[in-house]
Amino acid sequence: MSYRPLSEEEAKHYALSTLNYFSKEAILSSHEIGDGNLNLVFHIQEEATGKSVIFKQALPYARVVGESWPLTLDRARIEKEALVIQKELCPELVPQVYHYDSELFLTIMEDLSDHVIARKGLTEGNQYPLLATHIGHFLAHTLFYSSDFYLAADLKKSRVTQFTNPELCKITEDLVFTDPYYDAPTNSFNPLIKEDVHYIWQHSLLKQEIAALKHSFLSSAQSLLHGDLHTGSIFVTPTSTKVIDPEFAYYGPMGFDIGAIIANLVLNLAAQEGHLQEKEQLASFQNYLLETIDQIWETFATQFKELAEKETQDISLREPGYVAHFLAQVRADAYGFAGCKVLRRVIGLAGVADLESIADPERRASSERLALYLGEQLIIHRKKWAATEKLSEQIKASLHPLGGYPS
Ligand code: SR1
Ligand code: MG
Repeated sequence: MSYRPLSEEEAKHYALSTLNYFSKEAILSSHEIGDGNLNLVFHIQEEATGKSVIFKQALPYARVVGESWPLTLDRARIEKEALVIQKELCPELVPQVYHYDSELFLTIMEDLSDHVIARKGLTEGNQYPLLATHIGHFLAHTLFYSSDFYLAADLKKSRVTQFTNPELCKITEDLVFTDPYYDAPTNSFNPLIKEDVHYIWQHSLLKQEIAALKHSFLSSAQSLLHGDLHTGSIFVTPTSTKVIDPEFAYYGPMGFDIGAIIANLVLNLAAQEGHLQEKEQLASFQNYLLETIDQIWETFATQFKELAEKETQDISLREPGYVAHFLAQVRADAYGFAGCKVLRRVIGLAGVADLESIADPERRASSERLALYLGEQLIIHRKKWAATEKLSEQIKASLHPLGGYPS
C-alpha cells in the first residue's frame, strides 16, 4: 500500500489482513488516541480476548502545527531502528516492535495501556520508586554500548550515518537552543511572565553558555541518543518503566538525554508549587523528585563506569582515570542541557502539561518563574554543580535565599 494516513477503519483492516497477531475472524475496535505533537497513534483491541496493539504512523507534517510544517516520514524508520537497538540493550525497559511497514511509515508495537505516561502520573502527585534506577540503567546501557567506548570505530561511524536525522535535529536546534532566547514567532508564554522572559533575552552571559551547549548538540557524536527523553516519552507503573518514542534519535552528546529527564523532573518540581496546596505534601513530593534526579545520575554513572571497566574495547579509552574525567564532562553537559530544556518548555513552542494544567494564571506564573530561575542556574553553574556530590543540594541551596524552600 502506498503512503497515506490511515483512518481508524483502515488501521483495523490492516491489523486483520497483514498482522499475524489477531485471528482472521477477530472483532476489533480501533481508536485514534494520539495526543503528541507529531504522529497518528491507534489503539486496536479485540475485546473478546483482551489482545491489543498500538499502531504509530508518521504524518508528513508536524501534527501540533499542521500541514504548514512539513516533516520527513523517515523519522518512523529512525524510531523503529532505535527501538530495536534499545530493546536489545534494555529488554525490560522498551516496548516490543511487532511489525514495521516501510511504505506506510507505520510501526506496530506492544500496547502499554496498563502503564501511565510519567508526566501525567507525576503531575497527579504519584511516586514511582523504580523510575530512577530504571532510567539510570537505560541511559548507561544505551549510551555506553552505542559509543566509541564499545563499538569499533568503523561500525560506530556507519551507525552515525544510519541515524542521521537532520529534520528532527533542526526542530531541537530551533525549539531548544535558538527560539526561546529571542522574540521568535514560535514562542508562546504566559503574558504574566513577560518581564522574566525579557530578562532571559537580555542575559548575554547565559546566551553565550547556551551557544556552547547548542554547538555541542550540533557537533558532538558521542552516542546514539533517544533524543527526546522527557517524561512524556516514558510509561510507568510502580514496578515497570518503558521508554517510548525515539523518533528524535541521532548521534549526539550523552548529556543531552540525561539532561532531558532531569529537566522534566525540575519542571514538575516547579509545577507542583501550583498544584499541591498543602505545605508538607509539597515539600515531600519535591524531595521525592530531587531524590529521583540524584538517583538517576548515580545509577547512570555507577553502571557506565562498571561497563567501561569491563567492556571498553578501545585501548586508548581504557587509560586509567579517563572514564572519570569523561563522566565529569558529561555531568556538566547534562545540567546545561537540562537548563535549556527547562527554559524552552516555559518560553517556547510545545509547553508541558505539568505547568499548563495549573488553572490559575498567577499561580502558574509563580511556577514558571521558578522554572526559569532553575533553568538559568543549571546552565550558568553547570560546571561548578557537576563537581559537587548531589544536584538536589545545589537546587535546594540556590532556592533557599529566595525564601522558604523545603529542606
Ligand atoms: C514540533 S515538535 C515539538 C516538540 O515535541 C517533541 O516532543 C519534541 O520535544 C519537540 O521539540
Ligand atoms: Mg515524542
